[in-house]
Amino acid sequence: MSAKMVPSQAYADQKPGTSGLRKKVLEFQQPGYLENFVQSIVNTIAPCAGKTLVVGGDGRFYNREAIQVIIRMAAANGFSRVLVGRGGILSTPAASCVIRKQGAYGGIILSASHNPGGPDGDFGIKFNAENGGPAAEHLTDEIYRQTQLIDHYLTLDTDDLDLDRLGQHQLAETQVEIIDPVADYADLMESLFDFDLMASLLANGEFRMCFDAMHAVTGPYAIEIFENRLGAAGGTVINGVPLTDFGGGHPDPNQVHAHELVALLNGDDPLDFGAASDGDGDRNMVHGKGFYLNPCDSLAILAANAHLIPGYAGGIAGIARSMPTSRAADRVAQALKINFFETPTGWKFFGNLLDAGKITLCGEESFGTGSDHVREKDGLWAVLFWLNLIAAREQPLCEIVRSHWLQYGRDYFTRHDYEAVNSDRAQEMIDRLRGRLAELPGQEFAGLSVESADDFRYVDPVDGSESTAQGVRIYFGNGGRVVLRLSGTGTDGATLRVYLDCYQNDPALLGQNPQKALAPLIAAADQIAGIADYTGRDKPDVIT
Ligand code: VG1
Ligand code: CO
Repeated sequence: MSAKMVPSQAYADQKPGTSGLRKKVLEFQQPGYLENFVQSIVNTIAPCAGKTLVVGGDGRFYNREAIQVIIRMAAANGFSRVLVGRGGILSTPAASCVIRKQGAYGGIILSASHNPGGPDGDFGIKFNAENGGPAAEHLTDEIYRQTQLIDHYLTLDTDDLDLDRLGQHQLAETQVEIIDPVADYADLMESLFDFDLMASLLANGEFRMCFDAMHAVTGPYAIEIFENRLGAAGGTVINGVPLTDFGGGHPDPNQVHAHELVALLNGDDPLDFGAASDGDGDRNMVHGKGFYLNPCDSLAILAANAHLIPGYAGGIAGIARSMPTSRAADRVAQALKINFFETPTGWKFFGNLLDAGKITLCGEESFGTGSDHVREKDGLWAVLFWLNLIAAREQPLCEIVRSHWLQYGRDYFTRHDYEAVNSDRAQEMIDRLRGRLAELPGQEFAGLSVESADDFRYVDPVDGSESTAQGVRIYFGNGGRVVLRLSGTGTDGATLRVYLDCYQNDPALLGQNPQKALAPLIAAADQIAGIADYTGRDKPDVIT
């Protein structure tokens, strides 16, 4: 069996975004489109001999076909070993775990995460490096450069492998192994958290919980961990079977898309605890009885309580948050006298800080929380952290959160998304704002005066690399902040994200509705940027 060279023409649009290359399935199905990108990854990391590659995905439409393509190409390009999750399944954090645990050179993860799936939906692909984390910018830049030079790819003439049976196959010089996608990950969770304590909470007959896998990749992981290992009642995990179209839903765990779960946590007979994860298992939404937990608060509270969790009992080295995430975590880092970093949006910016031991916990407002146990955000990890915390403190979630606010004050936060807006108009709006940054300080909008404004620029403290134009930040005299940026994961026009946050430490004012508490800031943001004018919308499509 020898490698076959297939001529191919470059596609101009293969520049990776916030998290890999995301496009419509139909675009990925163009001749050579997927193959070109895979070969470009390979060309970037070649030579492949002696190296192990991990391959898996979130199970969405086209996942299986793409995995067969990648296996053939990996063998044709001479990888020594390829580890593939059974059924083509590996959640993003589990892939990160397997890369690290099995000493792989890297992995190819097939996921468009929270984007909808199915034949008319989205598909995605990204490369994760040896540390288990998303490729850093210098690597994604090089992959893109390769996509523009490509004129052929290598593959083999072989039948599809049976992805559903554990076992080994020999393809040319390459050993392909179909592995259990859940075991390594579930073991890692068991090494970090107090499973006995959580099991007794779940067995006490009073505490009721639900995990909504949203018909995405976390189903098998959640069933193994909650129902098999922790002994939660059968049916604790809902929508637990991964489907190629996520059952027609939108696998984005927020109050809008995870409404089935949110309903179980509210109403006449609410559960005590509920959580959901996204398409590829790296996001989390955590919900208490009638009480929604904001992801920015979640990061801060997990950090403040980490010493109560076995895996972090020795303390944490530092915290990082993405720039648009509220400043709640900053206050905890300051109180604990530990490192603190503010990074651009996207998990790839946490990798160096985690590798260098500068931080232990990190998170993003977009329902992403994680630690140095892997190099991806990790949905189930965050849910287990909360469950462990509730069991250890013997308090319901809402009490833990309220006592945190009393101690540190509350950072009200909301994000307003304007989806599928005209790309040119959205870019024009941001460009115009950038051009006016210098003149904003001192001006008043909706009764709030601007203190400072800039375009976020990040210099990586470990390797000195610089990332510019990462989002416009506007700070106000009342302590409020507005951030505007365009999404790097969408596939329909542009998505404008407007992030708003404001600090409050008056004990009488800690229980407000965030939309109300932030109303002046929302009005000021619209006045400054002309959101309604440029988007043609009078309200956001999604509010989180
Ligand atoms: C979004 C989020 C960002 C997250 C990224 C990948 O990016 O805002 O915080 O890291 O998705 O998450 P953007 O560029 O659309 O704002 V996942 O779970 O979709 O891999
Ligand atoms: Co995701």
